[in-house]
Amino acid sequence: MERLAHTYPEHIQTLRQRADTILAKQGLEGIIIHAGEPHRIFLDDMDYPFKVNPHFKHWVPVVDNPHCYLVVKVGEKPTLLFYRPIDFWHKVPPLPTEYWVEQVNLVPFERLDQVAELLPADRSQMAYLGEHPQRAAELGLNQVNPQPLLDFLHFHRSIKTDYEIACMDEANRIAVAGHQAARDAFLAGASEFGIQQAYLAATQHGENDVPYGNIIALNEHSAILHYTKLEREAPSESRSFLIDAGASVNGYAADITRTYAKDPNSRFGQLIEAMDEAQLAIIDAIRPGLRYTELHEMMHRKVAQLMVRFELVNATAEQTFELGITRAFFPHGLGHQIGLQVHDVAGFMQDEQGTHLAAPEAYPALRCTRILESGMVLTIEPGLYIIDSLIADLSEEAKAKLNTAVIDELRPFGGIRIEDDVVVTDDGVINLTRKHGLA
Ligand SMILES: [Mn+2]
Repeated sequence: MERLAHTYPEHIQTLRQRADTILAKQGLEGIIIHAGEPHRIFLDDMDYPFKVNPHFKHWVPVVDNPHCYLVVKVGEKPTLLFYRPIDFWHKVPPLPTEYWVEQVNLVPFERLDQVAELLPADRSQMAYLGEHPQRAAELGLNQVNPQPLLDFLHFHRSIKTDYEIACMDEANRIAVAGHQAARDAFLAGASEFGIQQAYLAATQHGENDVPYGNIIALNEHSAILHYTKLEREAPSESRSFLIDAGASVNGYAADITRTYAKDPNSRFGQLIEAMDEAQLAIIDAIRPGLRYTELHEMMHRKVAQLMVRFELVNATAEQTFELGITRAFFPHGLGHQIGLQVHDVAGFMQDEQGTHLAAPEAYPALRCTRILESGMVLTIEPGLYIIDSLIADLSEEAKAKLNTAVIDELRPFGGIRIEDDVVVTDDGVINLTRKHGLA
């Protein structure tokens, strides 16, 4: 945590510079960033779990206190209106005293009707950034989430500060402990639900604290890409295990996937090992200036090689790639930017004006077409699955190349995905996941 204290002042300086630049360009005096408000469940008297506005937690590590506002004005220290109601029903957050508070003017308030008077009196040239336009209107803010402002902030958010990298490094450390506990639970024969409990205990995360719903899949379930309905009972035999699970620190995410075989010497076990080597080779190829799309296509060529080597096809790697076979077995993108959001914004943005470069037609699920720059944080998560509906959609020519005996042998194992979080540096990467000892 000392590293966070160390790096936070520079983080705030960077955000202030970015804000000053775009505010000057847009002729605005400031931004009022709303943390957000709880969402009520239909016909109920309870709320959904609160998820803070990512722009708000970008500035301050306050992720669980709705109704707060941050006022950012050109050339001024930001002001944080910090909500502390008199409330004997709920826990009122303590007044923060940590490393970050000296970088803001902290203004606690008790009642929501005080907000209007605590905000700057002249708000005519200030933009509202948040998800409640009604609240903006009540506060006399008529510029709500202006697109040029969002585009600029989103584009530059891809370059992480040292503070942000430190948060994600810590999130990876925590998630790695969870992955190790989950692997042990799998080897001990636990159910999916049991493995999930082991993961949450090891990370000290509640189900609403993890940055996304954990994917904990045994056997065939690991071929369901977003498998989140966990079985309470263990299967009679646990052949394989895929876990895609992260952790959060100050609202920054880790996103890690591993796949295990009960029998590492089986074809499936050997394929996991080969996929691991291929994933590391892709990570090795990362350098600034490379377009993420190129890495994605490079990975498809590697998947083609793996399919030949493990006898899923009776064809050359070139044919396997050209016939589109790899797209049926590796149907998702190689990865995505990660940060305040698990799938961080601006994956397709080519400049600060928001110019959009869509994923190539052949790879509609790819989430990033950016040219890599030092300071970006991305996931690298190749996979290979037996998904019958995608195999059925292949051309007759492609289907004729498939070795159905081997595909039938692998189907009960589901699929493989291996995912690390990496920081792009001037001459390569820092692998935030492997540095914490996860094989
Ligand atoms: Mn991911």
